[in-house]
Amino acid sequence: MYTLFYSPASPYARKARMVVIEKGLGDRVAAVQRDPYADPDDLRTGNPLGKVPTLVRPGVAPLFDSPLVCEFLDSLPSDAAPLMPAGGEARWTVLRRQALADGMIDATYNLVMDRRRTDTRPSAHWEARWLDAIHRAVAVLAADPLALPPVDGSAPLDMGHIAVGSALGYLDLRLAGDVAWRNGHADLAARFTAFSRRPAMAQTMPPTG
Ligand SMILES: N[C@@H](CCC(=O)N[C@@H](CS)C(=O)NCC(=O)O)C(=O)O
Repeated sequence: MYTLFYSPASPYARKARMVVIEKGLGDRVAAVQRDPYADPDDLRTGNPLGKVPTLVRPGVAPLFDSPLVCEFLDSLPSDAAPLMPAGGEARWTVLRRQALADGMIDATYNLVMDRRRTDTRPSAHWEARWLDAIHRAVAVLAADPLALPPVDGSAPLDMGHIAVGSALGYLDLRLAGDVAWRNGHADLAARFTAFSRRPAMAQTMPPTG
């Protein structure tokens, strides 16, 4: 049995939890909730960086960093199709989309954490840079007809979609008042609404607050 350390609001961990659901791995992966900010021993033992997601594997080294955890989960035997293309330009396309979405999550996370800090004032300079990066990334996603699956389901699900779904969901959770990403991007918004109905999205919805 694998153990997946996660926290309910973590967009990085959400990606791994979504892969577990999409690939039907629930009987082989036990999702165990941990608060990384409480510095739990088992999380730190598994991952010296103390972050979620971390995947503990029996008899072999734990894995961390969401792209790596997701790729490992995708490699496990499953009746579902692979989420990561094996090679060629198709693989670079999915990895690029995943990197863009992960970068959006990084910018959102950094901004939120900077606003929450109590030791000094948040940086207006960095806030502007992170918001700019998010807006540019959203524009690229909106121009990409496969950033999320088409509403008619005519393209197979891939790891990029998982990351994009988590990134946009996290924007809604944390920066709804700052980034009106649906404005001017009706098609992306419609695809996100359809994508959000997938059990993997619905069952991993972060708690508000
Ligand atoms: N690059 C990592 C980032 C993971 C990450 O920063 N997770 C946050 C939760 S959203 C965390 O555990 N933070 C705890 C800390 O930084 O001490 C990934 O993709 O998994």
